[in-house]
Amino acid sequence: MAEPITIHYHRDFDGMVSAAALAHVLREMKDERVEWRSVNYDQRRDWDNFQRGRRFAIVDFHFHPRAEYWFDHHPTTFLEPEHEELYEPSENWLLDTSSPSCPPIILHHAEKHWGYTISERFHEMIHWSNVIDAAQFESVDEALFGDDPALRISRCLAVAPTPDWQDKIVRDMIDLRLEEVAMRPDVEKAWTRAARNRDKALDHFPGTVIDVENGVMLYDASSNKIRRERFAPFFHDPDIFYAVGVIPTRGGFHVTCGVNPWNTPEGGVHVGEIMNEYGGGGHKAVGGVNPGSKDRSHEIAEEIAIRIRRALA
Ligand SMILES: [Mn+2]
Repeated sequence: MAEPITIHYHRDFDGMVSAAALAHVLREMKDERVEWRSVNYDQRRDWDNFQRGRRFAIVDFHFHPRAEYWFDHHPTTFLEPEHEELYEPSENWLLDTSSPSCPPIILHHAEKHWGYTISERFHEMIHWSNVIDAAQFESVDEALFGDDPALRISRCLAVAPTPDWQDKIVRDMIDLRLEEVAMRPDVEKAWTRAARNRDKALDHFPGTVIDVENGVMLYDASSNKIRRERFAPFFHDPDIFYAVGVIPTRGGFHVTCGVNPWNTPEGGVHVGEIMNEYGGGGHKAVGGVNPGSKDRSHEIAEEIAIRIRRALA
């Protein structure tokens, strides 16, 4: 019997669904023995030697030339120019940067190439993967307070009780509906904690706002006592077009900027290109930069706010 194949996946909701979907399909259609383990950004450092001598697949994460199966939707997937040259869409590899999340790439590929029929259960997971990964929430209230099983599971990931917790959730996602996964007692417990953190973050946010002008909010959440909630600026002030702020990260201070997904201005600016000028990057709608020092971060955040205010004026 062949050695089992291990699926390495990005530790977020759509990455976990990707792992579950590929595990299910490989088991059903290819008679594989499948294992799975999440992969983190630190493992990119020695990427060439990743899992050398082992059988593996990668989903929702960087391309690897030795991956037996690889599916991704991130435009930044190739760590080396040579990798991009090695890549060609095939029976076992596919990149689709136009896909809002990774699971539909895998499941539609399995349908087309491996004769798989997508079940109702996986259609539901595709829907929520797209909503969560591409922030296609109907409203800021849904993004913050939505309690659909998928949204509960996704929010729980921020307070995962152990490093291998994601692997346990993936195991259940392979065979169960999201509703059943969300009923696990450890998910319910983590959800309660995560919801409490969200409420604290929303309470703290107004105190971080420096000013709002021309539809652009500037805020300073650099204190590590402040809990962060990605959509707090748009909950606090639904009329703004953009929010620019300073936040702490493990690697120093970070300037983050994003458009209001529920109040997007006509035209607007390309946030990623602006961030690029400061050594950062991103997409049109959202981007960031790590200037290192706190002072420099504040300077850059203010400069960017002024630039966007002028552009919108
Ligand atoms: Mn992902």
